Amino acid sequence: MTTSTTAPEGLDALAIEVPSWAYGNSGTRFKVFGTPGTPRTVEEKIQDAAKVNELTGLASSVALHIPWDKVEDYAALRSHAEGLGVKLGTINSNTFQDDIYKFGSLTSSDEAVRRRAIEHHLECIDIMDETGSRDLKVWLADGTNYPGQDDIRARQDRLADSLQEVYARLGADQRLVLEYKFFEPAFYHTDVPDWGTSYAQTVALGEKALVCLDTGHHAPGTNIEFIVAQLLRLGKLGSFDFNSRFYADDDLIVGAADPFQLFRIMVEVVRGGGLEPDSGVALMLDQCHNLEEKIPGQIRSVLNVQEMTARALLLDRAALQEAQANRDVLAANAVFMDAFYTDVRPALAAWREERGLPADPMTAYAASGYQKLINDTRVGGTQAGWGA
Ligand code: PSV
Ligand code: MN
Ligand code: MN
Repeated sequence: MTTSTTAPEGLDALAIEVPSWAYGNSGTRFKVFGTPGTPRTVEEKIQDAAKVNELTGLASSVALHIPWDKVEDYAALRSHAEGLGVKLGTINSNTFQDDIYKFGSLTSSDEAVRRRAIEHHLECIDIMDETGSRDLKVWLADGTNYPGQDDIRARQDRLADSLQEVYARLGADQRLVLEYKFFEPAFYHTDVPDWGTSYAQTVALGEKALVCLDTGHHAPGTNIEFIVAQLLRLGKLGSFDFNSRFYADDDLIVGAADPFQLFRIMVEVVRGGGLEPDSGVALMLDQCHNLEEKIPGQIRSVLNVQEMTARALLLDRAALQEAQANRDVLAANAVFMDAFYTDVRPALAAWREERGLPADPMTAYAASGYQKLINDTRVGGTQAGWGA
């Protein structure tokens, strides 16, 4: 393996948004584990997120989930975050935990239910006005379990209608990102199952509507980097939810299950200009830490993204293009693999030290005493929402 001692150009542009729910207790549908030190309030979740940023220099914004992170005073929450050196980021809507949404939310054939779901999204935009957030992220649990259960085409029409009303309320600098997922919690059909559906719905809305790609939301074997390339080509890639999956929507640490896939995705992000400051592509984590400690889990995650981004930036594009032009399959593949097999860890440690950050954020966190402090002072932390 070759080693690189200087960080590649372009790495400074990398920013990864962390989710507030990663800091809360979570689990599976079998069990939610309580862990010491878990935040009791949204302010404490933000404090933990700020710790991740302080040690890595990579995570300057925190995504919120409404109503999990509902507060009385969002302006005060914003100052709290800014005082800790982070911004409030994407607002995630939530129409998947209330009884009324059992048969759908923005797609519901019950007009009163659909109205409630629309109003919820409008309220999320009101919150964005106060938090200064740019993006409203919509992931819907809508779908059916049995063939014939509902008219799947009419549900698309109602979805388009509902989204149109939400979209119309966006401010000039605000955006809507529509996330797709191929299954679960509905199993027969899901109303936004794939990038094509999300693309079709967002194209119909307009320029401020884009696709959110969650890496865990594809069937096994899907070529995710192809979807990335295609959406960038079409100017419709709004954001990523990064995580790892082995079987389903596992929400494990990004880059843990398949670092090579993360590398291939970042190669396409770089290729498509997605790392450039005005690209409008937001990189976020969407993870839960069930077994491992949450703050180091998040630190590991942003470092994994940085590591694979650095390797992607090292790709010798000129050599690759030449090999491709010569139809030299093996040479092209060798250039690609050389970048993947480059050890960038010494270069990244140096990059951190140059910026006054700890060379090894994981060790620095363990030595910081922060975990003991929160374990001792926080009692009765909250659940992220899953399994509630
Ligand atoms: C459910 O699949 C989900 O994990 C989606 O990925 C959302 O982004 C996330 O929940 C938070 O709402
Ligand atoms: Mn997601
Ligand atoms: Mn998910």
